[in-house]
Amino acid sequence: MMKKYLWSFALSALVLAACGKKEEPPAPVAAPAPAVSAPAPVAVNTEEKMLNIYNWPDYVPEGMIAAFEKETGIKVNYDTFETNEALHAKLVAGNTGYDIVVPGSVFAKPQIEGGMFQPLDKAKVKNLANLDAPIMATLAKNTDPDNKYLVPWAWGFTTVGINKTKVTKALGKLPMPENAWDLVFKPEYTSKLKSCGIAYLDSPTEIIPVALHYIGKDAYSNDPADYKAATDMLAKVRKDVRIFSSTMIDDIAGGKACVAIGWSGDINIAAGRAKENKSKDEIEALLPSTGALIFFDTMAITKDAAHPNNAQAFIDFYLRPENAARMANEMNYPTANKAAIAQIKPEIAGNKTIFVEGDYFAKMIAPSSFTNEAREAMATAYNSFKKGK
Ligand code: N2P
Repeated sequence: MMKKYLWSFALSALVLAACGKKEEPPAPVAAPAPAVSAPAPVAVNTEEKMLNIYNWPDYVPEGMIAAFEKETGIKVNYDTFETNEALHAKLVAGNTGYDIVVPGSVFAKPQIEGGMFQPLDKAKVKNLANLDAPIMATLAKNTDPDNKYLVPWAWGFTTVGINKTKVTKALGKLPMPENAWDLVFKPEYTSKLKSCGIAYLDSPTEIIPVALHYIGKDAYSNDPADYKAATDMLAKVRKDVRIFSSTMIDDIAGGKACVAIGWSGDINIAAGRAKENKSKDEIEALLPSTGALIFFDTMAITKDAAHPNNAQAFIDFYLRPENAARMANEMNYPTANKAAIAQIKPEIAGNKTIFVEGDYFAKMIAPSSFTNEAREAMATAYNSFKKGK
């Protein structure tokens, strides 16, 4: 079994490397002033015992923050954001007050280039050695040269989630499509599924890329003409979309939506919740035949972090195999922590919509990034789609 996971890691990295686009070389980042005659650094952490973390919701196992606080005496303020856009706006405004933020790699690249982060002091994060080398090499190649700034929290993919029971009923005689993206993008299906609720993630950079992929364009196109083509397609199903959601787990598990564009782990969390609640409805994440969109969420220390040493201590703590394994086991997202793999529960490791198998991996779309201008154009296109009815 072990072998299979390692293989799938290596493969995923290969796939990512193969799909990685040629990008402009990143703007040079100011190197820290050389410590010519400075005394040898003192290893004692003299920072106030505080740490401010900004992460996605439903991403940290219960008790993990408390365990860190207990062990270190560092008090953690843990806040959450729901979209990359929300985090990005805070970083652009500056003075976020956060020490650690967890952007998706699609945003982390321009954030690095924009000087929003400080480099990791790798000597203080010994557990970096636990990370999967091919994944880190891919991140270095596509996003973070020399792995200077980013440490993976988790990865996963954007896909279609369904309440199978309700969807089958709403479709009636119409069979399930071969390509699951049809369920959320094709009027033939959406006109039936609107009765039990269609939900989209509420973010331009989540929806436009999957729509681009669906119409056969590059999901990471920077061309506004492509966004126009995507929103032309989306306009046809707009009236059928019930919710633009930032609470997808609740919306699916609570029955507000029977089909959703959502994140693999969150859909699996919703599936688990429905089971716990003894619901008869079966919820599942689908693997669309044309592929789903991979994302990587990465920790970074903000440029103006007041507690960089505490941040590094937390990153090192999170990188312990048992902690990364708990994230995968409880939040249903794969980890890039190779040393954690042995501690992943068989039912998580064997769930093909969490740790997808090699042949599906080969179909998935690797993350890339957009220019700042493209993101603005995408937001404009998305907002007019959302307003239209
Ligand atoms: C957290 C989901 C975040 C995934 N539950 C998308 N970046």
